[in-house]
Amino acid sequence: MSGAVAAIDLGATSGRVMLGFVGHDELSIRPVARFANTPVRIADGLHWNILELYRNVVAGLGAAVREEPGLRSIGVDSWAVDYALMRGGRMLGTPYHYRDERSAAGVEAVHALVGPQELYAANGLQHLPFNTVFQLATDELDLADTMLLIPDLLNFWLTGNTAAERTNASTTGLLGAETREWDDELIARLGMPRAILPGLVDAGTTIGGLLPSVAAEVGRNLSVTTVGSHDTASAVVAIPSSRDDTAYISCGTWGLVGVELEHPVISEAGRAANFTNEGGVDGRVRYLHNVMGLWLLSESVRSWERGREVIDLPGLLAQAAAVTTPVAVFDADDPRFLAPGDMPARIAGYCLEYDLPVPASRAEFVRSIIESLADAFARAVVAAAELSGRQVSIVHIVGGGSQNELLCQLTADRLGRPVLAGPVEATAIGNVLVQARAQGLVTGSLESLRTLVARAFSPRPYSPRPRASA
Ligand code: ADP
Ligand code: LRH
Repeated sequence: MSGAVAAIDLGATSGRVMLGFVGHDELSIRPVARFANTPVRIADGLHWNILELYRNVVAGLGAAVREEPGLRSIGVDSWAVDYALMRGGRMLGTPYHYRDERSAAGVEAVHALVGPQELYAANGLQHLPFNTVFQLATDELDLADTMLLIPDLLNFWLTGNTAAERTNASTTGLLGAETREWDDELIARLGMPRAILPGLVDAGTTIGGLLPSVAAEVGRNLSVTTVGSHDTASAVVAIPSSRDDTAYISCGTWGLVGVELEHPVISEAGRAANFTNEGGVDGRVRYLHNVMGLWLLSESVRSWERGREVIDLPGLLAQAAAVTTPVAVFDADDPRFLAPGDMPARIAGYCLEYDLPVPASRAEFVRSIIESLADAFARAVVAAAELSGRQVSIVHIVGGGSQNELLCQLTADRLGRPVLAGPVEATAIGNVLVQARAQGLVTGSLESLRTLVARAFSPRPYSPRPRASA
């Protein structure tokens, strides 16, 4: 038996609607719609253009139904942590972007009640100043009756039903690291209203059919199924390997670097290294560290494009690959790089502060960014192995960044271990596979799903080059 499902995958850089075709021995995907995800700054801060995203999702679903009338289900994933507050089914304001600076005040407010060590012991999350718990601490929660993370919000708009999918709920900071249930004690200590948190569901749960008004727009009724609604959880489903000695880098706007575990690792060393225990599909644990990722590059390109020039990314990357002068390797995770702004100026400022050579051309800036990301990736892989006790012999890079040959090669070089690149659309593939399994189109564990991925999308190998030629 084989069939088609549609994945709605909203990344921080772009969104897409993909058709996935799955059978016992079959897996393929086809893009139906792609659209930019461009945030909007208004007087009170930086927001997601959530209505524009929703409009694109519904239009994309309409196109998917026209292409594949027998579609069995749809599933939504997106970037983590951000949310809408609701009252009586209405959205109260426009969701904030996690790069908005308001969360700094929330960090202080939360830490005044529960210190960083205690917080980590409870939720196992790395400290990111924008974790939902810190954002919520700045909000007027008394006005709301429900908090919906972005994919849960879209599921609600599509079906009228409310639920919190567990992988994404694990990024809020309010889920127990061991129990994977809302941590009532922590929530009470933080003085947050427990009642706004919806009931938790696992990936692979039927949420419901489309609301009649949505079905009319899309062209027919469809069933909505939860997937690993945290995009990184879906990406990890589609790592094309079931080997135990594998680390992964889900590389897009962020670089999520880690290993998959059966149980969380809550240790002081892990906390100090800022490693997180996020929830994976099938109860797995994504033990990983957030590296700043290709945001450094896209935000630099955005600065250069302010002069109305349109930059050809592959061309710029080719120029960066040809740079032969040594360039600065900076700490990609430095917090100065988090907020939107003039990234090349910030990189130059970092270099001056640490007495490193300031890049002299765009190609040198890009080379410096890619070298610094490869360095951060390699360090995070080594730390993931040490902290989890796993041996790592091979590293898979998936996501948009797996197309960046220079980055893949330099990561292999710095690690001294082989890197396998692709699939580019791992997140959509993971989304498709979890729906397909819920629909009975495939059966089995994550390992058997990954075997299907490896067969359908054979990754591109990069061997580490000896030091002298690297
Ligand atoms: P997200 O899911 O976070 O929106 P993606 O996984 O789509 O991100 O990856 C986006 C990144 O992929 C871009 O920032 C860009 O650096 C990289 N990318 C996209 N196309 C190419 C390409 N042709 N060559 C190299 N890198 C690319
Ligand atoms: C990647 C991602 C990442 C989160 C960040 C907010 O898109 O979901 O896993 O930490 O966005």
